[in-house]
Amino acid sequence: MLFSFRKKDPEGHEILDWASEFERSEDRRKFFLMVARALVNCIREFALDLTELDSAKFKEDLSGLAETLGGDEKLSRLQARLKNHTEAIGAFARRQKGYLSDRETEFKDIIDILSKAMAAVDSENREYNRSILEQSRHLEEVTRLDDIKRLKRALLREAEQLRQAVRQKESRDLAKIEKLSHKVSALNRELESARTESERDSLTGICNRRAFDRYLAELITRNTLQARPFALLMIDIDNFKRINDAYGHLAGDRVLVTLVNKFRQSVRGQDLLARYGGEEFAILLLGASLRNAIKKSQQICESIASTRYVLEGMPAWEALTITVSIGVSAWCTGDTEATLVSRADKALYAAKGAGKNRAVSEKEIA
Ligand code: GH3
Ligand code: MG
Ligand code: MG
Repeated sequence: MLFSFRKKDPEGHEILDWASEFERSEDRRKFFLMVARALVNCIREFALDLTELDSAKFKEDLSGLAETLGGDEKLSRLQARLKNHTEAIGAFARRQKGYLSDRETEFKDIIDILSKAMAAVDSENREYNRSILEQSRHLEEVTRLDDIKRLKRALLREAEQLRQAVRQKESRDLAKIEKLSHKVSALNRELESARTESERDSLTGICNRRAFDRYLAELITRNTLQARPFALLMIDIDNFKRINDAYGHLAGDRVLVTLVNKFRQSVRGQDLLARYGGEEFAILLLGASLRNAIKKSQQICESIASTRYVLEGMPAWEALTITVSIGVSAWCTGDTEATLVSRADKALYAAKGAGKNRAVSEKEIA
């Protein structure tokens, strides 16, 4: 291609085309300068930016050279410039190579040191890991054996203390419960005795009117379910006022007590003897028919009347005779407390009217 500018004459001899030659020479110059500039720029770019190598100055020179190569100086002058710079470029390259070689050695040293350090760290790590591992094994063993044993012992102690606390609390509670149950029993006894007291006649010790009413009501209620015969005796002391008047109220009280003891002999089991009020008494005879009740009433009247009563300080020859009158009624279907008591009262009234010291049955007044 470079020799394509040569022309041939019609006989085939080559002839010089100077214009073309010149033109091509200028192209070659431009091409050469372009390549040279590219190389200079390339070298400049490859140069390391290092103060130790005076890189800035070197690069500045190269930039100037590249600029010159772009101008239109004579080729010979450009060649001279290039030659000068070639030495400078070579010197820079040598400096850079030396520098890199030094750095390489240093890097090698550093890498060596680092490798050794790494190895040391690695071995230290392994040592540390091993010690940690041993420690953890030891800890594990301690946890498995000693600590658990200690823990177990502590737990057992704790459990024992808990058991002891529970036992102490139990015994305290038990004592409290015993105390409370004693109190409850005492209260129950007090309640029972209060109830008994409230239903007892203070003078004679037998049941009072309240107890009589309650018991009679129970019997009547019970008989609505299953009829069981029972009879009522209403007893009134005859002429009691006279005794009080003659011997005093206290003497009268003693007579009441004495008569009550006589009445007691006529009641048994579930029978009830009560002071109905004043010098009046009532007896509930369970299982008794009217007939039986009248018989019992007559016995009472005879027993009372046949007894001689000697009051305190009273000579025997002055002994008293006391009599009672009794009205008798027996439970009938449909009876209430009031109807039963009312019939007995009427019979008593009849007994009084008939001369006292006698028993009269409800039948006799009907
Ligand atoms: P009657 O034969 O008609 O029953 O005559 P009476 O005197 O027994 O009857 P009255 O009702 O006239 O008198 C009853 C007396 O009983 C009057 C009262 O002072 C007395 N009396 C009532 N309760 C007691 C008591 O608790 N103690 C004493 N000492 N006397 C009492
Ligand atoms: Mg009376
Ligand atoms: Mg009387």
